[in-house]
Amino acid sequence: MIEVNEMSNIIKTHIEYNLKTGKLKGEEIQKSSRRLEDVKHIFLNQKMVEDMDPNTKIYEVETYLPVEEGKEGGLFFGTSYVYPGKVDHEFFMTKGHFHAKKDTAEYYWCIEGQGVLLLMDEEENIEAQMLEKGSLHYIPGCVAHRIANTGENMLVVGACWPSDAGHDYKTIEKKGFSVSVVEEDGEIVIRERES
Ligand code: S6P
Ligand code: ZN
Repeated sequence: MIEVNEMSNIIKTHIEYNLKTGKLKGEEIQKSSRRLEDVKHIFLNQKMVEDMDPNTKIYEVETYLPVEEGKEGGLFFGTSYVYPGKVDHEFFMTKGHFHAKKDTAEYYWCIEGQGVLLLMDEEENIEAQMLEKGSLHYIPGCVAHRIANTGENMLVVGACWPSDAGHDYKTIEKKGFSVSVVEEDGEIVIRERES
């Protein structure tokens, strides 16, 4: 292998991205986790939620935010890990959101696991895309996005989005997604929500 001359101005970046696992490493990486108690309202069967351990892990996110949130022209990068599991028939999933600056897009790609990416526009039209290792997903602006883990192992999904996109969780909290990802007779089904 050709060695890098120490006097050259080639620098090593201080962020590592594990291409196999999606894991981000480095001092600037931020981590957050969501347990059942943090996201309990997203699930249909609230009675079942009450019977479950509120500390049940639902998902974790690692993010690399190299510029200030809200700055135009920058990009953010992240890895989301959704645990396998269900509340009643409904698979564990993320809260889901529109972007606060509505017309901003995002890329998702599936690193590990199996799942469904739910996309919902402002008229509540739904598209469900299959997440499987190597799948790439372009999420257009003005489209809410949520991922659900339909497999038995961790679902790992990478993301890249504009630094001025922000997050609008309120619209989803109020209206919800118009469909759920559920298991029915051993099959993965996209079901209209009644409430
Ligand atoms: C950010 C991007 C992801 C999600 C993450 C968690 O725009 O879409 O990093 O933040 O998957 O989902 P949520 O809905 O809780 O933000
Ligand atoms: Zn987003």
